[in-house]
Amino acid sequence: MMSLEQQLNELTGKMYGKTIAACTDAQLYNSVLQLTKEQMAEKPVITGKKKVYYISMEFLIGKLLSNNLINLGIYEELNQLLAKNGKSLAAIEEAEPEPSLGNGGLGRLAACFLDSIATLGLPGDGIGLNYHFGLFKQVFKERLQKAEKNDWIEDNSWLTDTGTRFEVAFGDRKVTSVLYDIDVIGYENGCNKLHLFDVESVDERLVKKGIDFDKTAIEKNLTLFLYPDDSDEAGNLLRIYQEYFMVSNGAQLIIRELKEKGCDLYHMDEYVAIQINDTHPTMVIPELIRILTWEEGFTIEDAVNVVSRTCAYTNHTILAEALEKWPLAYIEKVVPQLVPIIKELSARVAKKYTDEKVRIIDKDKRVHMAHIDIHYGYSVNGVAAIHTEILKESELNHFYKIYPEKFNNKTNGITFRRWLLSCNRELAAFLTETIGDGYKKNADELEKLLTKKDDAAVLDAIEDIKRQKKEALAAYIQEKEGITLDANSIFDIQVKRLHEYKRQQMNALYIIHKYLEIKDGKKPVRPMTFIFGAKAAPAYVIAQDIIHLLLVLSEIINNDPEVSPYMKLVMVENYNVSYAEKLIPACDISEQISLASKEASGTGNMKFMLNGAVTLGTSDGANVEIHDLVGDENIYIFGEDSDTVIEHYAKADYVSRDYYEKSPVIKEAVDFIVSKKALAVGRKENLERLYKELLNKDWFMTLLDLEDYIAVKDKMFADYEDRDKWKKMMLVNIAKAGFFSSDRTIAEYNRDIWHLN
Ligand code: 26Q
Repeated sequence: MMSLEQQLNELTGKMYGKTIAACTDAQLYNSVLQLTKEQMAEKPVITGKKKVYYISMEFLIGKLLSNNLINLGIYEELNQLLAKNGKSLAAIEEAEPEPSLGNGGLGRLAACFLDSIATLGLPGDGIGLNYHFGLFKQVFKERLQKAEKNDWIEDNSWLTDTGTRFEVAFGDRKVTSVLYDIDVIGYENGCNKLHLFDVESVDERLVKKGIDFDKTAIEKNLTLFLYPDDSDEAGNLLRIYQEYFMVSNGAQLIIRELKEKGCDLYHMDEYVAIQINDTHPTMVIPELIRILTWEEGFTIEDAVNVVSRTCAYTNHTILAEALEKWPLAYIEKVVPQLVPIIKELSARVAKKYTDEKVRIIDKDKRVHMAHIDIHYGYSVNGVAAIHTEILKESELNHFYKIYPEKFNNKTNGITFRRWLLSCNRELAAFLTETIGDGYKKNADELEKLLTKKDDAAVLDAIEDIKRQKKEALAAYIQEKEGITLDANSIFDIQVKRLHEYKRQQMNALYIIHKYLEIKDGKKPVRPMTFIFGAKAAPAYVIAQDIIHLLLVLSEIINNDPEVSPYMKLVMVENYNVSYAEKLIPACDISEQISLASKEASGTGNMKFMLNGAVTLGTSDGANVEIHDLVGDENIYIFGEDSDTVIEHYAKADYVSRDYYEKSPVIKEAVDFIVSKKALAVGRKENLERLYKELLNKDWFMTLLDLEDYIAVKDKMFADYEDRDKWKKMMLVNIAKAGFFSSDRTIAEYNRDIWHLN
């Protein structure tokens, strides 16, 4: 057997005619990539009678090198041999391009799930699309977000062309697909696959400037971008083309694999579970029914029955605007062959249930995708306890009454390989030293740390690691954003997609309030650092305005010599998975401040907790479960609860202007948005629009919770000075994070939904 070093030397010799030591970091990245792919190919494929297909429009996998090395168990060895040759693995990792095949939580969840499915040794593949440019790359110009393409596919990549080609027929054209696979290796386990479909005739040259392209040239643009601007009809149609392209390929692949295994399609549910990640892949249900009846000779009855026993649906949102309702005419245009099936499914529902709210095709001829999933799937799950309760009791109550047995909760989780072992090697090593390494396979063992709650050496070590990670982040931000941060200040971080319900604007109002206090002579005991990272959908106007406000505030604050010694504000450019891996370990205060009832779960909250940040949050999503686990003393909860919020909506009695007029503190902060100072730096149009939105609409009730938010956040900053108290809070949060391992989540999916052997 050749040593790892010999293998790598052979590869660098073959690829570049150089030794390891003589290679550039980029060359080494390519060689290590090759080495890792070869090692993964030698791992056994995970097999079993039944397999789950996790079908999703998004897999936000992030960079893969570090994780694959950890899961292969060769990270340390490689790290050392590279160091011996004068090279740094961390520097080599920087050369890896980051795929951006997802928007945020839902896509990242799919990636964590694939890691856990393989780690638990369960047979399970992902099915998705190979977007060439994925989600846009964010750049800031004149304090506004601009979108550019993220060109991530290089000659050498994790993708392997499988040679598989399928035909996909649309109403107006036929295309040929190309199947690329990415190996998914479990932690000290075998391999599954992520199947990413591409269209053979794709043409990257279609993209001229930014992310603009001809939306009608379907065979050329189908897999260029994730979620093109859906504000116009052509964008919506393209989205339906993408969805059908994915499910048609997925269905063909699943049926081919079933036939290869010699399975009886009438008993397909004994061999396959299909987990539908939000409504985006819903058309897999009518598509499978179409194939079984048209091509396999099934009666419609038999096809409907077996497909309904095979497909399960996960809901990720209660926001009405995010629930897909496509005009039947659009589906007719893109995939006319599905229309008779959808009509049949709809007719069966209409015959059985008089309640209009459970219709598939409504009176305006719109197809409610979630309704297809609920009627014709065998499981409906929410992603956190409170979210599932809201689905059962309000949003989907009409369905819950019909099918109580289908509803279940699966609280989200995160893979500890990426969100601890890889992104915080210092903390992982310290935990191993302190409580052994059993926690790596069994996350509940993190609780052993609780026995060290009064051990000063342990508490100091945790504080020390946090400090190191803050220094590392400060150095990175200095280089990337050109802003100098003080690692001695408190790092308060809010990173997530930009959305009004997540209320970045409320955090901004707090910052304005602090700024005004400092200007007024009220200086904080310790400097504060506020960090944001967020992309906004290009067509989401108010979200763009909030980004603008944050960039304006950072300009004003960071450049004011009276204020900047006490506070800094950074809006990082192009927040993505790699940036998250640097930000999360360095965080003191984790901002999880969505309007109660609106954040289905959140998963960033879990990542921060695991890395020793303390949560400042509302009673929403998984914050509720974090609160239950750590207790009142180790979390800061504020704001109205979900029942109160839901009641405000029902009664339509929230008037933001009342809060503005009642509270001088709120008034002063909101007025600052259109003050002379702000307008001197920012654009009138954006700032005025945001100001008016807050005063006249404020659909997500920012002002409702603002005073409580200010009070609780101030308390948190004060408590930070009680170092003993704070260090204990950090320890308890780490110790209690085990529940949020996606290994636990996946074990529950398997136990309750998939039943893989
Ligand atoms: C809908 C219609 C047309 C085009 C796009 C969409 C669309 C795209 C993406 C709708 C929703 C999404 C993404 C949703 C999402 O990321 N949801 C998050 O899922 C996480 C994982 O369950 C939760 O933790 C978050 O609370 C939830 O917001």
